[in-house]
Amino acid sequence: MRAADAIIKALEKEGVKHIFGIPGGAIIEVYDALFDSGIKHILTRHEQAAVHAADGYARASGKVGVAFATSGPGATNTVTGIATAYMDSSPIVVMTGQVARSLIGNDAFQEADITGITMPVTKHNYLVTDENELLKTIKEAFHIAGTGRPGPVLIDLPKDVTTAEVEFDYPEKITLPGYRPKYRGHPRQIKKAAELIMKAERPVILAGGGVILSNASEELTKLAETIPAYVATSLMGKGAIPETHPLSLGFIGMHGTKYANYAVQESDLLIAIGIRFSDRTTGRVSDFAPDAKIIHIDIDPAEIGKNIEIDVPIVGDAKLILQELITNITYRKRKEWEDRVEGWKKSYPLRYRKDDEKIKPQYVIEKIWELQPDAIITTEVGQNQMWAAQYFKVKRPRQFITSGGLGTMGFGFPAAMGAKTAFPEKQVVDIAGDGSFLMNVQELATCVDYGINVKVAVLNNMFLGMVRQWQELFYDERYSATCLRCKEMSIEKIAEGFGAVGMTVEKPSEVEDALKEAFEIDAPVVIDFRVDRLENVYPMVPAGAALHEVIDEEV
Ligand SMILES: Cc1ncc(C[n+]2csc(CCOP(=O)(O)OP(=O)(O)O)c2C)c(N)n1
Repeated sequence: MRAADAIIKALEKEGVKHIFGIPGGAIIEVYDALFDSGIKHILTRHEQAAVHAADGYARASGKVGVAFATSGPGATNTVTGIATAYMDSSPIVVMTGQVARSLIGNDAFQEADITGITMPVTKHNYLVTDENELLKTIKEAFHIAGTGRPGPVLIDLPKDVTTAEVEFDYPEKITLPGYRPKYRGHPRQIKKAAELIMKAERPVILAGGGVILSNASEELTKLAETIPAYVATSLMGKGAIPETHPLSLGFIGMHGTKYANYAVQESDLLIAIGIRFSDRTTGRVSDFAPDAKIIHIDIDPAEIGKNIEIDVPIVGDAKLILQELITNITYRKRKEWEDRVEGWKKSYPLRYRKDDEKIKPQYVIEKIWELQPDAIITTEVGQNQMWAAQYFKVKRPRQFITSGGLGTMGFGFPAAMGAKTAFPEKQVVDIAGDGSFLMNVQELATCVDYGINVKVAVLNNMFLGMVRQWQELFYDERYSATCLRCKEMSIEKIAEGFGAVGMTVEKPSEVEDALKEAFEIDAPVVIDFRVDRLENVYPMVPAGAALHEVIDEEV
């Protein structure tokens, strides 16, 4: 059969139900084959958005997301999406068209070396030069993307490979001698960890996105309750334990809660699970948790000892390791520590200055949480992201979807599209800044076309707010290139121009009703919340400071 048909059949075998993408000459054969298939293709308006949508789909569902693009500019447009997925360990397969084999290296029309370009930001990538390798390659790609530490895999398909004739014998199994993720933790290391836990007086669990990826949330909560230990998460770990749980401290780091940061700094044992100790999480590394012994559980051995010195490394799958660990420990109350942490929680709650005149962005998020606590939340990047992380108390894994590692503005809206495609019955809300929303605003057309009824809450401060905040605090209020000067821009009209519903909200008293109305409308809705322009995100650990060196605001 035609290789293009075999590709689509292989994707059906992998259980793919949705593909996001944009066609072009180099991948036209594959699109031709797609025409007759049961897989639903969603035609986005930008390839970057197609990849973010596949990524959002993967993060919400736990399945591998799939995106298609043509060669050259189509392929290069996917790079930001791929890098975003790579930094956050999200499983996606991206298929790109390539010029015919005989033209590769000739600067042919729409040629780009996409495997070369994406080498540093893919878990693995392939240029298929032999049609007989095609099906094996697809099988491998899905396997690599979805197992071990997940990540993006790219397959580049020369046009004459897609037109070649192949036999469809899709491999059931594959063997990859160089790729054998280790799932079971070493029993001796687990025992060592259990001993440290039993001895610790001030234990804290630090959970990252790896807990969510390994479906280990239940085990994590059980471990916390059994020790007992308070749980702080990274931004990516939000939802690993319900944030309403009495042992939850919320997230740590630059804009994390004060009590989470203090607890980590004063702990004598940190049980770090599925976390990579990024600089936004640790603050100044030399002063990170200075008195703590550190246990690090991670499926990727390359993460262990990369940023932080570790006392007990355990390589393997978080779920399996936690199951083992729990059986090796018993409950022991640590009253003094508990009183201390509870004291911090009381003294330093998240708070902001309330206002009757100006809309506070934090207030908008509190209202979204009150009205739709089960909604899937995606975020853009900047202040909006940090306020969403602070004020939306996430109840379950895969509920909070954000670009943690790369910090990609323009991610949230297409990611919301992907999440809503995976779960059409759920409310999906993108919490956005005005700057970020404009970076993929064209996807309103896709949402309208396919009835993907996401809601977008734009916290419109007419600034690139997070950068403005840094300029205010550290650069003498020299607002270089951060004022968006968009007073005349109507987000409401932009939404309407695309056929979606637009709203503008200027008073705090109107916030709740607008949200209620938006949640009832069966269409994509964008609400332009004209928020207090100069509001800042607090608490804040300045770049290069230690986690306890927090700037806060008098309220
Ligand atoms: C693609 C991209 N370009 C630039 C940045 C740098 N950056 C980080 S936050 C930010 C401002 C975001 O502004 P906006 O989306 O309006 O959100 P706000 O901070 O005002 O909530 C910028 C420019 C980025 N993260 N991503």
